[in-house]
Amino acid sequence: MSNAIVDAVQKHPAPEGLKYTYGTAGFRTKADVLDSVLTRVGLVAALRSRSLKGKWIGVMITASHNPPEDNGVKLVEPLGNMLQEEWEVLSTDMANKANGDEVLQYYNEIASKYKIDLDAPARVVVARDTRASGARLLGCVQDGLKAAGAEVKDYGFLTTPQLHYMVRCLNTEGTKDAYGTPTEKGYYEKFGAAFKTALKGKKPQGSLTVDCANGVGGPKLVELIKYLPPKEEALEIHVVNDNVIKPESLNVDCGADFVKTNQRAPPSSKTGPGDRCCSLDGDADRVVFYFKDQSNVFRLLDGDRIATLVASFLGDQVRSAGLADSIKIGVVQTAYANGAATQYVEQHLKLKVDCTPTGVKHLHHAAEKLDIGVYFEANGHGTVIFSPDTLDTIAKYEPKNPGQADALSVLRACIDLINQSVGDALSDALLVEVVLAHKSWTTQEWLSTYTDLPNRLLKVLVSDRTIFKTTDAERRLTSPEGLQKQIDAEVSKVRQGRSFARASGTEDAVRVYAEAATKAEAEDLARKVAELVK
Ligand code: 16G
Ligand code: ZN
Repeated sequence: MSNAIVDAVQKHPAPEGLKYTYGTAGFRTKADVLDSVLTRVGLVAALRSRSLKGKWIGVMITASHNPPEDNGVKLVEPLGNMLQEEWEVLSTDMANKANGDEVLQYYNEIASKYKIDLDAPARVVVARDTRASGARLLGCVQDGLKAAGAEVKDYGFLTTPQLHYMVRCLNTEGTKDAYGTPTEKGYYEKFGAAFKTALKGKKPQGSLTVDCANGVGGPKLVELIKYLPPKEEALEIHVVNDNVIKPESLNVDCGADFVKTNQRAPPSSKTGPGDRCCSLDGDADRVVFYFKDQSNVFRLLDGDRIATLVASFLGDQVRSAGLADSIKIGVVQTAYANGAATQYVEQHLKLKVDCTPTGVKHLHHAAEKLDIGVYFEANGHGTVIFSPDTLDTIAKYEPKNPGQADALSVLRACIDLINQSVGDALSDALLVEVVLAHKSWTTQEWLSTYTDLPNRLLKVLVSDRTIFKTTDAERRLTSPEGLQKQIDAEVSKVRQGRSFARASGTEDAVRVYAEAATKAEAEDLARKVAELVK
């Protein structure tokens, strides 16, 4: 095995002078400098699997919402969670080893440090999005996996959440926690059936237009539609921007990130006032909704809105089922959540709100501590997780009347409809449709639940972003010294002001967020804080 590892690494030499980091989204950069990283990630994945006695580990090759020439890779833990932080550090170190001998030495060091039996089975699942560089990078991972003697399942093209689903299914097959059949068909059947049951005969109003960012979500949604109830009985879906034949169009002028960042519909959009739309990102783990109102003004329904909608609906079902005393719902947000959304959850829905640093793993961990944890980033990435005790309570509960029985069956179907392993744009979009159908709400009614505070997000280029250190879920700076005081002074000058600055985990920049009672005040505050940060 030793020679094989050295050979595989030498086959994909590392470019000189580059430093790689396993960040919030795994390794992510220009695709043409990733070959060496992918081979080493293959080795780490094999080690991680062996350290867990041969449990399946996932490797997803994607750069999500980033431009077509980028790519990336991330590892998935056995239940579909993000990689453990300790292993992120090991991955970073491994990615930066210079040559075959150093890599082999480090491989053996990890094995001895974690008492990993190198003869134990290693099982790894791989998949990729539709980027042109994906096939080459897959080859690089395969070389690493083969050298480490891992058993490999290659699922070809999948959305990121589908890969997470496969990993969880493979590791729970045949146990009491079995999550589903580990095939694409199994995924569509599970979510399709749950959608039908959760609707309970209610028909969503109008149709839904889904912008797939010209990414892998397009063909997968087309496939999923075949497993949904016929459009005459349930939901009519129009799929747009699903051109994966032209990978250079991925995320270009379309997709969830474009819509959220620019606060407008993709220029190609042909929908009229009131038409319900949503956009996925390039690997279909984010979704945002939107529509044009009667005055043709663009209206965004982002992750905050999905969280409030879903939390209120699940709260209603839990109450109607007679379970309010035994099951508590909580919402997890980041500092980017609009202040009005936080206030709506706390004061109107009367639910607890937790705030965590940016990045799905932080929200996921916080949500795991709740009976029902609804977590969404404002950018549209999120899901709902049910604790094992809650699942048990819901499974065993005997309804006392037909009203309770109805609510209980909807609740059970929602558990199946929501991808428990990770935020899943396809599953989230169907969930939103179920809630709107049950409430008989248009997007306008959804929007009117509360009014967002005007806000502004700025990207500030600085010479060294590592000096920006935060506390309190990234809401306050501890370094550079004195800066937070200056920000506080600016915030106090505007009505309903809030602002924070944090170093980006994915770009070489500092992000500044500001909100206030009026658009002018929010923009002014953002500009002033950006000036302070510079
Ligand atoms: C990554 C995160 C996303 C987060 C974003 C923030 C995952 C899977 N993805 O894309 O959740 O919102 O980074 O980027 O964790 P930033 O640090 O550049 O603001
Ligand atoms: Zn994504």
